[in-house]
Amino acid sequence: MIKAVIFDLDGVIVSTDEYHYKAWKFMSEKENIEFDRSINHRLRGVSRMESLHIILEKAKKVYTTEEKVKLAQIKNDYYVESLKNINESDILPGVLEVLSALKSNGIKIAIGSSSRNAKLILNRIKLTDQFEAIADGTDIKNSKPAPDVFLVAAVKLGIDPSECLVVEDAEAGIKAAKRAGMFGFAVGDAKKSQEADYKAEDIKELINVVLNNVK
Ligand code: B16
Ligand code: MG
Repeated sequence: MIKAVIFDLDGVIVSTDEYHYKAWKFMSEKENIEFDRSINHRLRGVSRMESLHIILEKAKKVYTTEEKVKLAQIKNDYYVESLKNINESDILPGVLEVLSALKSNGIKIAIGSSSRNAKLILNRIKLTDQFEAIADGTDIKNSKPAPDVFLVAAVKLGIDPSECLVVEDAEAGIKAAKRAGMFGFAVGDAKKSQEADYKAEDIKELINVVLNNVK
């Protein structure tokens, strides 16, 4: 039985991938570190510091913790500045329809995002009030594929993990959902996951999946 749906943010509700890519590219070029889209691909759903560690695999020097914090700050400043460009028109197709169908059928909805900028993004796209709970990078120590962010969302909603379905675009996110004991609904890149319970071309397929599992 599904009583709640927990949505990943980046790549599911809104596409900020390109902004993350450009911000990491800016930082990498400053440091003369090789960085391309295939490396960027590995950063999907992964926290900011873990993303930096992946990028630094190509670095020619060893960075101190202090230097790493500065690099992450350079990336984030650039990224946050670019978020000024996003608004309601950046909400991905089908999302508003899905949210409204779930709400009118009494299904609770939450956000489970690795991003420490999740609330800023939700404010920019004017969706903050739509969600009964928001769990993000500021609530957790271990990011996806650890289950933490989804477990926090379930606690905030007051729903047992076994009655939650997670919508994700990253394989790490589907892994996190399964580790949390939840159903995993994969869109986009996450469709490669072997662990997903459902895979969809169109997020609107979620409506039938949930409504067929409410009893
Ligand atoms: P920030 P999600 C993730 O968000 C992004 O997919 C990932 O690329 C990013 O590194 C991570 O948030 C941390 O973001 O630097 O803003 O804290 O997909 O879990 O909503
Ligand atoms: Mg994502």
